[in-house]
Amino acid sequence: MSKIIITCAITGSIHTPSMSPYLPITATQIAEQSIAAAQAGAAILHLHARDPANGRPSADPAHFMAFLPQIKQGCDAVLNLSTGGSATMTLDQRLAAPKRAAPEMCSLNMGTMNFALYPAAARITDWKFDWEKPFLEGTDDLVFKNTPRDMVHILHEMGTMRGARFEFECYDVSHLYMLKHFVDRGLVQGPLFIQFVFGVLGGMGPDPENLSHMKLIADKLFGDSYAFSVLAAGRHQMPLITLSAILGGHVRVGLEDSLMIARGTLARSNAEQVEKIRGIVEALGRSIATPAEARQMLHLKGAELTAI
Ligand code: KMH
Ligand code: ZN
Repeated sequence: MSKIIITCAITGSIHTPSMSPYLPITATQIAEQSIAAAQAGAAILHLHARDPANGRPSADPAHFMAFLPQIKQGCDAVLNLSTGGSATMTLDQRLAAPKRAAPEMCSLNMGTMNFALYPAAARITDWKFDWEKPFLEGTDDLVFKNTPRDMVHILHEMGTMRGARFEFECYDVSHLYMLKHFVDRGLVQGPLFIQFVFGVLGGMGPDPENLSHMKLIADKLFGDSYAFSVLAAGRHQMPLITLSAILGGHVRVGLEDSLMIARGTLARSNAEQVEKIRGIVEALGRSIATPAEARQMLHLKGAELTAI
């Protein structure tokens, strides 16, 4: 059995500062939590930026460049930049920082969809910042736009022009067929790294049967030219990623996906979640991949060829 890659998604653009005091916001917080997550065993760090003044998701390259060099100096992990950003951003905004940084990896969301965060707003009573409530509530009428043209643009700008490879975010079985379409057009080459995403309202639910089905169809479409990883939102995070490890997949943790470490207990850091899944992986008799092993498995260009 090959080694398991732990990706840690440090802050994302889903959770807001009122939900957890441990959610990293400033460049220093994002850098410190990223380096600690890498030291705990994360081979890949999936990164978004926030405005340090109020924690709002930010697409500003300056906000990214305030922490990317610090992280690169502090650890050897693969830096993976989101091209999804937030559904409130335009595609040009979403691509500004990835184009500037030319990272080894970036995300690619495989379809237009709903991305409904509004149920979370109903659970919050004390808001830290004015932007949070309308940001979450507005997702009842927001489209996360990822048309074929958008995806081809990202493949060209990040893959062809900058040598990045992709974390293909698939929230539904339909997204696997879209990915296969790009493989058939020669726009995407293996080895593919497909992230199966569970528990986003608008995507597939966190049922184990969905994971079996995603694997079945991906096996059929991509054979041995792909690897899968799993992320699951909220309390489904650890159970679903454990199942991924059992089924031969990789795992993603991080405060982007869940703020909790156990039922009713907030995670105090990203590293805490990395340590937990590392313990589970090792208890299953498996070992985790180093950043160098992840680079080899995913055919990455190397940190020296980025603009970070
Ligand atoms: N937020 C996750 C559900 C992206 O950044 O491109 C998926 C994600 C998307 O990480
Ligand atoms: Zn993300």
